[in-house]
Amino acid sequence: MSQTLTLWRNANLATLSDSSSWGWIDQGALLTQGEMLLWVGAEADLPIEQAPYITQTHDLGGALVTPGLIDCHTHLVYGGQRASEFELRLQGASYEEIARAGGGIRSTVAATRAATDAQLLASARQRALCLMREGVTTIEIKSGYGLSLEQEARCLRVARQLGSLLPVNVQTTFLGAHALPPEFEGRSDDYVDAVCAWMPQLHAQGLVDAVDAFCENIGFTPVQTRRVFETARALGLPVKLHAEQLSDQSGAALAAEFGALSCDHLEYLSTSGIAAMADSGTVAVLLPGAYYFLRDTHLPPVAALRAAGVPMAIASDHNPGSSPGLSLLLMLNMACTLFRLTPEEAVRGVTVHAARALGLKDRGQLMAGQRADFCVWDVAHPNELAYWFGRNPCTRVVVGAQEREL
Ligand code: DI6
Ligand code: FE
Repeated sequence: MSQTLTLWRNANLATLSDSSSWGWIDQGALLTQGEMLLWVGAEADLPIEQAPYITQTHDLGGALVTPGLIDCHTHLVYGGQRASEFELRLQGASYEEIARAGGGIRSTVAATRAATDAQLLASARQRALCLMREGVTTIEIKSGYGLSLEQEARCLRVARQLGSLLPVNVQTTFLGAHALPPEFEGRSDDYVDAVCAWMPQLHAQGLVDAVDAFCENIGFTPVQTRRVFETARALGLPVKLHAEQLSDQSGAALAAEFGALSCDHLEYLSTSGIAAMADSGTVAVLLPGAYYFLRDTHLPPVAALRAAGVPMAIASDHNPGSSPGLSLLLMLNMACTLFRLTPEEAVRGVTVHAARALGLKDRGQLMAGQRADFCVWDVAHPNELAYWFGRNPCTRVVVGAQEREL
């Protein structure tokens, strides 16, 4: 069998491929073939029979290597920004008040519709580059600021374009049920009908990897969310949900009933919601950036999620209203300081558990059979990834076994 292999040697590996102690391998090495990892282990154990096929060797200088980071919840494609809404909130207006007054998501919908394709692509590209410089190799991108068939398709196409223009993997999520567009004012059930009618068309264009909804007082009801999920299920599309962010709508239990990949936010998650997620194997995606930026004080039930064995992921939730941050490393720090995750839980939250939140089995850990997506860090120990903030210790990023230059 002819094969050419690349050896990446002289590294300390946080593989995260077992359930404790970071999956640590001292003086490790990785063998890649094509885009995949063929072998991962201690350099001393390198399989001798593979040695003749190694055509290229990289010395990583004894540095720390982790899996590539995965940002499993972003709203990266949109027009405009909402800094003046931030000022209003600082003067005492709440996120919900602004939304009910027609601002909030709706103001971004207007700015998105007014933007050209080139403007949407250029702004989203800059944002993706910020995430990528810190080691992000897979980004989930939601629609939800177009809110018509054409505009949602346009935003999802821009997301797909980013994945082909940049050395990063993009997963798209259709979030038509994000807010009620002005042309459907007072007709939210009709709008949900429309979202359900658009879904097969967007799916047929190859634009949808998963389906999401905003189940909330200022979003859509559980009954409406169920209709969105039923349509997704009929198309064989996995679902996820913005659940229990501002109030308890029992959204998590509903999502769990549909075998959701993830429930996200979860500040107001109930005990029964936790049990439902544990039963269905649904990932809890925690979003400390939104909690921080909305100056929320109602913590997600992290200790109870941990006790129930619900896997926890961490994401940026990058969006112009509730989380304009573009640093996944800062989210690791906030997940620890604000939500009391351990540094190891936080790092698992942007690797192995983030992969699971996207239904991706081929990434998130360093082991044979996974994609060769990994980061080299200028720190001695992986707990430092959650410790520093405002510093970027990422020195090299490899995506599909190709070193990327940004
Ligand atoms: N929850 C959020 O935090 C974002 N969307 C959602 O459903 C916020 C979106 C925005 O304010 O633009
Ligand atoms: Fe979100």
